[in-house]
Amino acid sequence: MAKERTFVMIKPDAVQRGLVGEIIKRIESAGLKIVAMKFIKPSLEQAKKHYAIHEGKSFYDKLITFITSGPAVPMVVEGENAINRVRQLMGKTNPLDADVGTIRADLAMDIGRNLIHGADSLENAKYEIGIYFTEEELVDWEWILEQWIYE
Ligand code: DAT
Ligand code: MG
Repeated sequence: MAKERTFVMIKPDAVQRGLVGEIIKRIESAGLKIVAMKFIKPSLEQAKKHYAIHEGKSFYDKLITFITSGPAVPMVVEGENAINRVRQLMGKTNPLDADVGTIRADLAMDIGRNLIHGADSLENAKYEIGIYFTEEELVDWEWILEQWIYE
């Protein structure tokens, strides 16, 4: 296993519901290191790039409307196996199928309002980071707590 960077976005429903802090808390508490974060209203161009793989699917138009509907919090987080680690914290796409203890199971009810996005591969993580962040916006910092997270 190796240190990876993944792309995460706290979606507009989570912002509207006041769950940004709760979700960031779960990510931080899991031991993941935040490398970048911003508060933006995703543009149509960003949303289309982000969800290009879903173009043509039945839910695509609604997904684009939803993701551009209000502010969201895109983030880059780092850690051992970060891509799978975040997916584990998120839970399954449909909150009703997600395991209790995950963000989606504990805090959401509907597949179209599932609070959080997390990249599903290294390749997609790199692609998605590039949509929302420039290289200069990724912060290089020493996290002194890391010695208490990893042996
Ligand atoms: P995930 O977000 O778990 O990676 P995905 O990449 O398959 O899921 O889909 C992206 C988003 O699109 C998902 O978070 C919610 C929405 N979506 C997926 N499948 C859907 C469906 N069958 N009906 C409505 N929305 C759906
Ligand atoms: Mg996905």
